[in-house]
Amino acid sequence: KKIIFSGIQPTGIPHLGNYLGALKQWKHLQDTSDKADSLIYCIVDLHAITIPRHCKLLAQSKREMLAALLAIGLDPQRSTIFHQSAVPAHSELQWILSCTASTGYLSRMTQWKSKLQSQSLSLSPSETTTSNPALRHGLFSYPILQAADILTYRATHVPVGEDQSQHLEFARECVTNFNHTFGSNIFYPPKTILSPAKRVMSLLDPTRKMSKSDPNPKSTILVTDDQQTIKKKIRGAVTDSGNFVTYDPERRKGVANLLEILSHLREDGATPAQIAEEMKGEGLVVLKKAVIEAVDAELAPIREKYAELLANESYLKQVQRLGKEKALKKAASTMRMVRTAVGLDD
Ligand code: AQP
Repeated sequence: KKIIFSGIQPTGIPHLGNYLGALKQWKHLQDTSDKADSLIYCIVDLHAITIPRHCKLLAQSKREMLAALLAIGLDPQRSTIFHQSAVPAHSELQWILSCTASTGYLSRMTQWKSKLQSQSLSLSPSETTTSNPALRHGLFSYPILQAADILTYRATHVPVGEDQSQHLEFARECVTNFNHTFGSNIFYPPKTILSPAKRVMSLLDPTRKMSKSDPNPKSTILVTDDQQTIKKKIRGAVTDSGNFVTYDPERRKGVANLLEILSHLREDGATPAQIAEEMKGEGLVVLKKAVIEAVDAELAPIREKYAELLANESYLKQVQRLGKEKALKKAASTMRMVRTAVGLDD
């Protein structure tokens, strides 16, 4: 019996990278998994506050993310869909795991290093972590909370995009540390399920991944973008000076990104190289047109459903309550074992 767990931050409307790299896979797992398997999908709001946000904006993003997950076809009866902060066990387990986690390992996380850079927080030789007030511990210990999210449900499988592989490696390290320290075998190492769309790149800079926090909205396609917006963004996607179609991910990253997006949306499973071959002799306008059509066809039903759901406040509240109840129950059963293993029983 599999326990499948994954999370997404309510840091904005999900984009094509989140969708192809994670959410489409969540829905696929829901549609194809055995009835005995558990599916647990979490909106990780505690992760979202590692970078300070206005409380009203966070509350709104949480609602929007819930609507987006339902709009892509997640079923709240079959899957457990809930907000992380509704289940205090995540934070309790994070603390327990942090007592056996290595700070050296955490400081080597690429996402920590790149967040530092993106906020211009890189330490100069004269700066230390104690002298820079903008260096927040939550950002540093983020992977421990992520490990706690997974282990609270004793998940066996975690579907994620490639950017999260290192954090999953760390979660497995947390399992080893916990079991070794407390002489227990409550936890087993969760397996990473990498979706076929490992890394969708920014439309404006194909050397960087598409990201919700990118300040330029033209770099991302949101799952709720309308047809006109999709057209404009894809027409404006940065490619290179060659007006022909070839699949060369090393030298033609922009073109490769478009071909990869198209390949993930093709039902016949054509690879990016095969699509490039089909388009031999054509200019990039033809490729962009095909990407626009494929993206729009995939997202049209999602954006319609999303608009309906967002207007239905009482239904969203009902789904939220149901998810919370189911998650609390599952978490309580793990925490009973953890408390006994650590010696925290009343
Ligand atoms: N560009 C991407 N390509 C493929 N998969 C991606 N994911 C994110 N970006 C891409 C996958 O989406 C899931 C949810 O991600 P998240 O919201 O928890 O955090 P993130 O990876 O940090 O995503 P963003 O969009 O870059 O958010 P911000 O800007 O807020 O940090 C994960 O499974 C991730 O792999």
